[in-house]
Amino acid sequence: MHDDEKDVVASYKIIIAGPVGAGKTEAIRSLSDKPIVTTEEIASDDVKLMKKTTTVAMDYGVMKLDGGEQVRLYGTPGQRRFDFMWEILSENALGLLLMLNAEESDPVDDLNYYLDSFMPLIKSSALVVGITHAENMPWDLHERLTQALIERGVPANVSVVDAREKDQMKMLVRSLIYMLS
Ligand SMILES: Nc1nc2c(ncn2[C@@H]2O[C@H](COP(=O)(O)OP(=O)(O)OP(=O)(O)O)[C@@H](O)[C@H]2O)c(=O)[nH]1
Ligand SMILES: [Mg+2]
Repeated sequence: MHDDEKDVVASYKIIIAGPVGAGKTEAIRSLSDKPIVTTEEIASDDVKLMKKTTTVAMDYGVMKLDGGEQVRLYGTPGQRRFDFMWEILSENALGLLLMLNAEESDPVDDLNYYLDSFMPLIKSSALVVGITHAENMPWDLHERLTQALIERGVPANVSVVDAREKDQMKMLVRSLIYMLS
């Protein structure tokens, strides 16, 4: 047994999904206790206008919560042309952290798209939503996202976070783990 596997009371596999630029890779970088595994490539076409690199297969990081629970974090690629990875990564996952970019043209539409795509996982596990890039967020966005979740009959905690802030992201992961236990 590795030293870092000692004192692990439980282990959870969590998926982090959401559109390009929502901050999935950044969140895993903030959260992970170890250097993360990424598959970032130089972005092409429209993504290039937003940022230099983009995830093409997956991100992986691992963190330990205060209670000793180990959380394995799997980040998905945001680009829809890599959506075949979403199902592969979701296998045996215990929860979904959906990150939505408040600066996108229609984050409620993004929410509905990801609810449709990840419904099998959501039904068998739990969901939390993190709204990023929220510096100039429309005042009613939180309410509209919460309402959309109620309409779909999906219970979920919606929080405003900055993916670069470890403590904020840790709180979100903790709330997901609480929903599971
Ligand atoms: N201003 C601001 N920037 C953020 C926030 N969250 C993340 N970022 C930045 O936004 C960019 C998001 O990049 P990534 O983490 O690569 O996004 P991603 O979701 O992994 O995107 P893909 O891999 O392309 O799907 C990074 O430069 C982050 O530092 C936030 O809440 N506010
Ligand atoms: Mg990424």
